[in-house]
Amino acid sequence: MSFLRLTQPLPFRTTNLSYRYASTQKTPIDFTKIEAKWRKRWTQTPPFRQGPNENTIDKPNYYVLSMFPYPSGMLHMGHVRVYTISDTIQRFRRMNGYNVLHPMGWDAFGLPAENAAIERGILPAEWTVKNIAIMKEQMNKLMLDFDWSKELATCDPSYYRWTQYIFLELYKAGLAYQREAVVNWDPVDQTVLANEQVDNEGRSWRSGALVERKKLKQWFFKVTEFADDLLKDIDLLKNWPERVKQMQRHWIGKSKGVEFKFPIVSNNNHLKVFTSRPDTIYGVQYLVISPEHPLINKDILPAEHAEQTLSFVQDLEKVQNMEEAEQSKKGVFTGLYATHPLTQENIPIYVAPYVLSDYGTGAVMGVPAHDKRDWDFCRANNVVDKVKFVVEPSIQPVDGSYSQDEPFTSQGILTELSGKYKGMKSKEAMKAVLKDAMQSGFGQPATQYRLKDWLLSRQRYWGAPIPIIHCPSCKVVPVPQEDLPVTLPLNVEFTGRGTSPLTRMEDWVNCKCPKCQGPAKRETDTMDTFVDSSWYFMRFTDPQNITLPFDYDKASSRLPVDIYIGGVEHAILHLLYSRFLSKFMLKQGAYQSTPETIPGNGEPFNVLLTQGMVHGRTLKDPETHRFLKPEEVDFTDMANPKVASTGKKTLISYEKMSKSKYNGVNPVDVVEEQGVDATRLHILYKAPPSEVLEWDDTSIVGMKRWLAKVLKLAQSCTSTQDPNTIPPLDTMTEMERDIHRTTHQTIKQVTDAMTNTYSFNTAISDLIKLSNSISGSNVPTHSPVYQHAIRSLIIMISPMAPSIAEESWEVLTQSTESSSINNSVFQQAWPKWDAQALVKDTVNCVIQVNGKTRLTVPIPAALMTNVDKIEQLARASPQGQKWLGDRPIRKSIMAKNGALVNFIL
Ligand code: ANZ
Ligand code: ZN
Repeated sequence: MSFLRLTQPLPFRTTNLSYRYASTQKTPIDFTKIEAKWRKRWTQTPPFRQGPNENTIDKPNYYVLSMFPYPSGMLHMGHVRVYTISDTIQRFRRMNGYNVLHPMGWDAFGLPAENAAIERGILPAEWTVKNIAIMKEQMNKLMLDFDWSKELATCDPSYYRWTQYIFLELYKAGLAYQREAVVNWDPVDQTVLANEQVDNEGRSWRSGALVERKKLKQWFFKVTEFADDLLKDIDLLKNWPERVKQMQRHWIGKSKGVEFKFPIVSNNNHLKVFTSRPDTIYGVQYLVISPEHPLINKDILPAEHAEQTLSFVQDLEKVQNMEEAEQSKKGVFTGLYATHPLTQENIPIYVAPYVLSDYGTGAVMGVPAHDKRDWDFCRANNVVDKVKFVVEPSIQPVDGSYSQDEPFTSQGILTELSGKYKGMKSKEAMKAVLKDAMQSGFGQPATQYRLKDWLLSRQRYWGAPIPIIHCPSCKVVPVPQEDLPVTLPLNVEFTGRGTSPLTRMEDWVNCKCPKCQGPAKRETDTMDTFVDSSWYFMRFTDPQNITLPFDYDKASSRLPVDIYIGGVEHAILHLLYSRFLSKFMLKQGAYQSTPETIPGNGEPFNVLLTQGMVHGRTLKDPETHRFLKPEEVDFTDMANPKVASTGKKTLISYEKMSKSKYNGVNPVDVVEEQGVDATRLHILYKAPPSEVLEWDDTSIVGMKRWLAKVLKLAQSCTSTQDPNTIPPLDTMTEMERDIHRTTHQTIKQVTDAMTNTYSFNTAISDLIKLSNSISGSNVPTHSPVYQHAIRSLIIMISPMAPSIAEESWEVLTQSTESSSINNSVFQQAWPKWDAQALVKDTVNCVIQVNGKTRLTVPIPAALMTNVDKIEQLARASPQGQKWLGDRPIRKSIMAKNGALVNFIL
């Protein structure tokens, strides 16, 4: 499909134009005026919330959700894309008789509000409320039909009260706990930094100081408790992109292996290690523990090594970039030895940061011959003289590429260094080693997950306070449910330095212990904003509930979300945490999963649509490759911009929008300039939802032309006949049948796009083709078939281009139907397609004359074997005139069931 057709003059029928638009052929359509008109009317009488469609009894439920935004105060193109998609889907569903939930809210806690407070002295609450108002206004500009009666903001006490409630439920279930963990510490400002506040060089965004690692007591949710369910249930998500499912699987990272116990020589402890390669047990030449391992203790370490080991570990804590440390192969000998359970040799125990404290047992068996990291470590620290290769390739490469100058990390055959396992294949040996280890008691099967528990506490102000009280005698005491919410004090001072402002609010921090009534202190950590956003889709089912997070029946009837639309950047954490909390709430009996969707497993999202990014047109100087500011560019020829100073053509690429590239597009400007409908169509047309959308203002004009054409088609329709009286197929003229078939085909395709594939781009191009067919056909405008085609076209456009569709509908029906709100295009039933109408009723019959193919004639399917009729039709066509004329036919030979006829003259 190209826009070429749209740039041609529109073949509409001037004679049939309604008087009101008689002059629009010359003057362009005033989209702004039409939009304003409908915006006003819909505000007075919202088409979806009035009239018969609002009768929700007996209607199936449908829950369309787009990821709610952070209220930054500025809608960007990515938002516009995702909300246009969800609005289109929800309008389509309503017109198909669903009781739709399409809510919107605000992911309103988080760092930027605090930064604004520090930089501009505006209170986070005030800043957030302001931004919400601005963005809501912008959403309305885009004609996004959200159900604002369901609006919520996560920073509102009426919402975070229930976030706190859920925290306490998790706490009671043993799924929220506290332990020490490392945070980013700014030594100058004496404050904890979020990861986003640390730049690539490991420096604080504010003070510029090198960030240190500091251990603090932190709150965690035990997501790992659900690891198996979270992994296994991915298989049930039939309507999720494969890529996202793979990312989830990988994040959970299930690994099966063996846990071995190595007795420590100088005491009666054991060191446990987790390995995925028990077949390499004979290759173990040392052990390595993580810097956080409990063996790192001056009472355990041999005196002559304690000091060196402890200072090595302490130095690591100062390392700014832990990833770098993990990559480095630094390590020291702890002075401890363990006994190899099979060879009884004494092997040294090292400590090194490449061993992670939170994976497996926080200790590894060092097999330098068969593990790259172990090999590197062994080399770097001169751990052994000779590396023991205990596995070799099952087929020795002839080119001798198997050398012992590098580790052999694949599975293979065990060598003679492997004792009784010599000659076994790795797989076999793994089983045999495990069996023996279990018998002798030095090993057992183990499963590990890469997934970690969720560190949710933040040393920040602008978040939901963790509802916990610390009492000197009762220790950790949950805030009683009836005392929720623990509200955030609003009038705080922000300096950006020192501990979180909450810790300085004496009146707030000091409280009574709910258990012993003694003096106690509130927890000053707040929750990660991911907590707020992992349950908001449940709250939307019942956002005003003041006794529970949501009502059992309401949630059960709405969950899971039928379709969830959002950015792929949330493919891991947000979705994983939402799955976790949704499963948890189901286990708590807070709602019931409907069996016909995703049975009984608490999966929150049925269909997941991950939309691609919107890239901006980026102009660079061809010589210097410098990004060009708009004022440095000569746009006389929009498609071929030139560098103003040199006159050379700029380089054009499409890149992620960013201030430094001068390629950002403000959706509000676009809408004001181009109109809402054209902008929405353009977004949907330029790329399938999951792909990158290359934003280019210059092609919106094609959509405007098309919308003008649709409106003119509506004006061309003058019939006062009942549009529902479509004549039977066999009484239609051929032209009518053609249009009728195209209409039904389009209905079928567009319906499929809106229901299954979400390929709005192809839906729009199908609709453009339909409008071209209608305008190009000669079916009389009073024909019910013509009317039906135009009505269907307008109804199908309406979810994507609401105001022009509504305007066209009004034009179309003003003579026949009362102008009540029921006459809104959104109150119309979605057109249905009829299999009968799709059948192609003419066949192109190939005509040969004296054995040579000369022409084809369309023959009604019913006449396929009627040679006389075919001859008659052939002679009537211009080509037939030329080749057959009036000459008599001696013999007719029919082939291919009448699809080919050879006339012998
Ligand atoms: C010995 C060995 C020999 C290993 C060999 C691998 C290859 P996956 O598969 O991802 O689960 N490992 C175990 N705990 C670790 C920790 N806390 N920090 C860093 N590495 C750790 O990885 C399991 C493998 O990762 C384990 O198997 C262990 O190295 C290492 F030829 O043990 B292996
Ligand atoms: Zn107490």
